[in-house]
Amino acid sequence: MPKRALITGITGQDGSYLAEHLLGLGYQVWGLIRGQANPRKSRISRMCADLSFVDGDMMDEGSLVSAVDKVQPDEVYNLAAISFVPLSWSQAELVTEINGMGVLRMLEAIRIVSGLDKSRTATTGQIRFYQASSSEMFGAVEETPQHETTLFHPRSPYGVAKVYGHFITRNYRESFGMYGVSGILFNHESPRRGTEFVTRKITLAAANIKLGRQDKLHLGNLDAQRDWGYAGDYVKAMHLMLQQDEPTDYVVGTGHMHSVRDAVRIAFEAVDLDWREHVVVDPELVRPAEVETLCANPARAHAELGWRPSVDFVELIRMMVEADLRQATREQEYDHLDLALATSW
Ligand code: NDP
Ligand code: GDR
Repeated sequence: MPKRALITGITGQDGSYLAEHLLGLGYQVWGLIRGQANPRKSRISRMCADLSFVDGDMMDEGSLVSAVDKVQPDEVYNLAAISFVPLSWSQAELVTEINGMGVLRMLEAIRIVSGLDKSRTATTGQIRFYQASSSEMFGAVEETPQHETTLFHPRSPYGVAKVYGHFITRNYRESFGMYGVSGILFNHESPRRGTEFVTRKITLAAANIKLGRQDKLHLGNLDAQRDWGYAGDYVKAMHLMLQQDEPTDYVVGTGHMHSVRDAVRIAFEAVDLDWREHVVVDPELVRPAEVETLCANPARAHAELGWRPSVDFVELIRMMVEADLRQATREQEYDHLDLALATSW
């Protein structure tokens, strides 16, 4: 029998890579879809023809119980979240509901469907649960690099909600014997990254400026440093975490840090432009409480999962610029076509 996986956050960056990876391993994969006409459903359907869908929303416990009951998964990957950190200051309550309470709702759905209670703590035959924890939980870092037991000091409502999700997953493991693990993943990017995140904002701007479709790029803190990796590598770590004999949490990152300024320089070099002529620092884009540096110590993931990243930072930024150049060129061709049609009427 093929294994069955349920992925929340299927329409997001990681959901698409994870679905492709699991389908490639022979899994039957269901994606949780919210909303009556989610515009991103058709895009993920085109990418993964063999994917199935089930309705549900992290805000609605009943829908999660129904989804888990219908799919009867071996593995649940909880990737759903409002993932853009600045939104968590303007919509703090909603972010806490989805990113924090949403985790509890899914754990409860799994507990109810698998009939787990305090007296039944055997870990056999259970649904395995992956929680998308984040390096944002380390925030104002207490030590560098950060590992699984580094103290958390989150700096945004997003980070605080993720800490709740992290500990409630651990609590269900300790209370009910549930196989639940959290992957503390550092920033990971790809051509599928949302354009609001800094790397994609930069690579898309570099492509558009190269083609004369944009002139300036407005950015916030150029000195912020992150440990950036490739999303396609990181979803493999998620899967590996659920294949271990004992459930435990893992830090996943490259172990190397770069600044936003480095990302800008590499992206603009890739299109033969001088970034200093185009980048404008905009104080409006600086966060109320910034996370200045984050760097992973992925030693446990190396030793126990045998996981290693395959794409380095320079390759990642260049890969994203190339993809954005292709996309921007296509859009420019459509713009010309539209103009030609409009003037021929
Ligand atoms: P994206 O922002 O690309 O995707 C977020 C997903 O969450 C979307 O599919 C969205 O679906 C879904 N979602 C949002 N709200 C709800 C809701 N109420 N009910 C159901 N689904 C919902 O994020 P990523 O793919 O980049 O990240 C995946 C997870 O990993 C997130 O939890 C993120 O916080 C975490 N993470 C990400 C890192 C990164 O660098 N990418 C690093 C560390 C952690 P919809 O189409 O309905 O909006
Ligand atoms: P982050 O990613 O907040 O780390 O969260 P993001 O790319 O948004 O920011 C990274 C750093 O770049 C600085 N920055 C800017 N950021 C954005 N978005 N736009 C700008 O114009 C800009 N200028 C400078 C930021 O201040 C920050 O320091 C991501 C998300 O995927 C989370 O969901 C995930 O949990 C963490 O990574 C790990």
